[in-house]
Amino acid sequence: MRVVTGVVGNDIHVVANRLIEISLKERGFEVFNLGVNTYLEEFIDAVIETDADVLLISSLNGEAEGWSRDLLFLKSRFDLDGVLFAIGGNLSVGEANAKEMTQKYRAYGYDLVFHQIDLNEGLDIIENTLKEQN
Ligand code: B12
Repeated sequence: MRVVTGVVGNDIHVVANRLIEISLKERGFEVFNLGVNTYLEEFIDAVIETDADVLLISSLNGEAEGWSRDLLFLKSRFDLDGVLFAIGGNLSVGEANAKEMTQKYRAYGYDLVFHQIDLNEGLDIIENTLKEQN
């Protein structure tokens, strides 16, 4: 399975991104890591170019919301059926309720939302979701 990952927007927090790449490789995924400071359009381009199964976006500075507004538009423009869209990290600036964040980001077009959720717990859920889909 192929995964495109990276940190969205003007976000330079790189540590989680490195850990995510290592963890995904350990789990047997082929990883295309676009790194920090990546824009939504670049993620979508990479998903198309690599024929990825999963797009896994991180946000650590909490500004992902602003960068996610075009996701539904981009999904409608390109054939991305079958791609699992996941986002995690700190999905708000300051404190926020995880349930509300999940609803908000699902409305932007993400299938799985992990606001301040442990990485391995999130990756287990992603793997189980992929198994159920196939
Ligand atoms: C180190 C650090 C920095 C360093 C970054 C160095 C670098 N190149 O990486 C420096 C000093 C440069 C920095 C800058 C800033 N930072 Co900073 N930083 C931190 C700090 C102390 C640690 C982050 C870290 O590396 N943690 C270790 C990694 C392993 O943990 P993690 O980031 O939490 O990631 C885990 C989870 O989030 C999760 N996860 C992440 N993505 C995903 C995705 C999925 C799908 C899943 C399931 C899980 C998951 O798994 C990861 C691994 O366990 C945190 C505070 C903290 N204690 O967490 C603040 C923090 C992230 N920073 C913050 C802020 C605000 C900033 C600045 C905007 C500050 C400023 N005013 O300039 C700038 C950012 C500028 C920018 N353009 O992004 C805030 C964000 C607040 C928010 N979201 O509300 C934090 C939380 C500090 C705070 N309490 O206010 N920062």
